[in-house]
Amino acid sequence: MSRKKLLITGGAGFIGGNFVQYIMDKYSDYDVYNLDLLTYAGDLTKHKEIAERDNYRFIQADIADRGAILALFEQERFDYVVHFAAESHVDRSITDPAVFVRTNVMGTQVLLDASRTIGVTKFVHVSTDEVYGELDWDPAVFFTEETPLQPNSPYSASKASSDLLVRAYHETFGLPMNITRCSNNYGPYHFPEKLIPLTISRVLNEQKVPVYGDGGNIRDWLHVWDHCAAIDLVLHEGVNGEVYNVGGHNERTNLEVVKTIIHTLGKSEDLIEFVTDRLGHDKRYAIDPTKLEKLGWKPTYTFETGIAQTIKWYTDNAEWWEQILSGEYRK
Ligand code: NAD
Ligand code: TDX
Repeated sequence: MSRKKLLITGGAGFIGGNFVQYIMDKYSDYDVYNLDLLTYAGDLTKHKEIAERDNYRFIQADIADRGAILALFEQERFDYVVHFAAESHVDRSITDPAVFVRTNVMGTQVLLDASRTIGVTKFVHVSTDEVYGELDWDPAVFFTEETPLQPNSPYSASKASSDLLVRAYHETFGLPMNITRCSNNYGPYHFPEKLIPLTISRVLNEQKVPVYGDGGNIRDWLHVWDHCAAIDLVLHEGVNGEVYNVGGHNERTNLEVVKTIIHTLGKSEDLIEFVTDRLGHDKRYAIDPTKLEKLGWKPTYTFETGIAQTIKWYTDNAEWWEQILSGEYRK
């Protein structure tokens, strides 16, 4: 089989970084290009070993830089694009929405233009269940691929906008694509601003853990390696033009998540501090993954096995998140 060129955007981030590792470990016939701007969320220390391999190249670039991106695509003529690069943190989108529109909407549009110009074989757009808005508490109701898009935060609105652009480029220009919408990820190399890594690092440091509101909001947790396997499957087997939801039926309240981490680490619940709620805080997310399961995907982690693995990873790899918290990684 001839070698293929795979562009991964946002590969210095949490999920993209795990996906770069996953793909490079699984396939030897891909030349992998990791394109990332290295914002505050980007960190290359996780790829020290990969960086030495002949079939890996890192490119520091802004996906919204039209000239640079079009020139790169013309030069390299990628076969596949898997698009993770984004501003990803809901709280930051509430304090500074503009960069979310620039990167998530305009940046995606630049990548779509570049992809259709050279005629890529497949563009996989990694999106989020947050584009569907929020669910009520009824445990029998889930997000399906047919749920209307009703984003509530500037972050999810920017992701929904990018989803619609991907759809439109498929309908108008025939761009081969898939959109994946997954639930909350967790696992190794998760930036410690997000609930799970923030809680683990704070509990290990015996610091207070801020729980928004009453901690009753529900998220549906997915281990990042199960997410990587899902994207791999969609990239290779996904039906052109289709959307796939990704989730493993692991709904927990935020308070349950925080207490599980505290108990596993043998610390006191006194570390919990209830703080002012997030503006527009979505109540509940829960995914129906039937369509992806029919394609052949099955998660390997339950929340119990996944959170145990993740707590152990953060305990064993404290130097990784300590360099993030200290700012050392920016050097
Ligand atoms: P992350 O914030 O950890 O990483 C994002 C990466 O994108 C960083 O390396 C950053 O440097 C890079 N980036 C940001 N702006 C850029 C730009 N203009 N040009 C090039 N690179 C840029 O995010 P993540 O949690 O790994 O999420 C990856 C994708 O998955 C995002 O599209 C996000 O919306 C989606 N998603 C994440 C979750 C989750 O739970 N983390 C759930 C569903 C969907
Ligand atoms: O300190 C905190 N305290 C707290 O109670 C933080 C950071 C969060 N929370 C709550 C808010 C949410 O209900 O925990 C829940 C999870 O929060 P985040 O980790 O910020 O994730 P969320 O807002 O659900 O969004 C995540 O999942 C969907 C990712 O950041 C998005 O990129 C993805 O699309």
